[in-house]
Amino acid sequence: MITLYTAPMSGNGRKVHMLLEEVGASYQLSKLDLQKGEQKTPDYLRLNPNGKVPTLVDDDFVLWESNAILLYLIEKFSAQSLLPTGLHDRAHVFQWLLFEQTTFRPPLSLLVRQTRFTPPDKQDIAAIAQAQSEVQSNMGILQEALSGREYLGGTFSAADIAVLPYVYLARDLGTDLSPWPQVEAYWQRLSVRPSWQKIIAWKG
Ligand SMILES: N[C@@H](CCC(=O)N[C@@H](CS)C(=O)NCC(=O)O)C(=O)O
Repeated sequence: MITLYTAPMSGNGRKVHMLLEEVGASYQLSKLDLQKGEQKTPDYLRLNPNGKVPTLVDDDFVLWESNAILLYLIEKFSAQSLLPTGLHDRAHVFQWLLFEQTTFRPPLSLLVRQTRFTPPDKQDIAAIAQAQSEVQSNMGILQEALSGREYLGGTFSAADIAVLPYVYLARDLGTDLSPWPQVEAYWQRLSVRPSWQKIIAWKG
């Protein structure tokens, strides 16, 4: 049995949850309340010493780091369409998986921490401005990448599943996508997928 330890608002959790839906896996969810620190309990830290969600438990196999979990599930369920086999197409999917973790997600996470969980008088205005500027720049990168193609890897792939929760988060934080029409169209295209509709409705 596959168990996904996650939290409803977690972008990293959402991507794994979405992939489980895309591949038609049978799985159960174990919800953690991040505000209560349930990701730092000794029992959970035994599964994931990083104290974060998501963590996947597949019988006695334990895996953490969301994009590693995506790649594991693609192999386990032979979902080849989500990871192209051509050398260059596959390399591009890896590129976007790394871009998402190292560049796209961090300023959005900072904005969540600063604007939703920090009292106004303690907010770091300079850090917020820097993060907003990085979000704009990253949207420009996506806009360029999506010119002439519907999906980051050419066809729908793990790259889109990794990036989608953070396009959602950018919009949720108030980013107007209209300056980047390719990104707006990409959002419209991806967000109607039944897998996304199902997981975004999950509140635990
Ligand atoms: N690189 C990790 C990042 C995981 C991560 O930062 N998860 C967040 C939720 S999206 C979390 O658990 N935050 C709670 C905490 O850091 O205590 C991954 O991709 O799985």
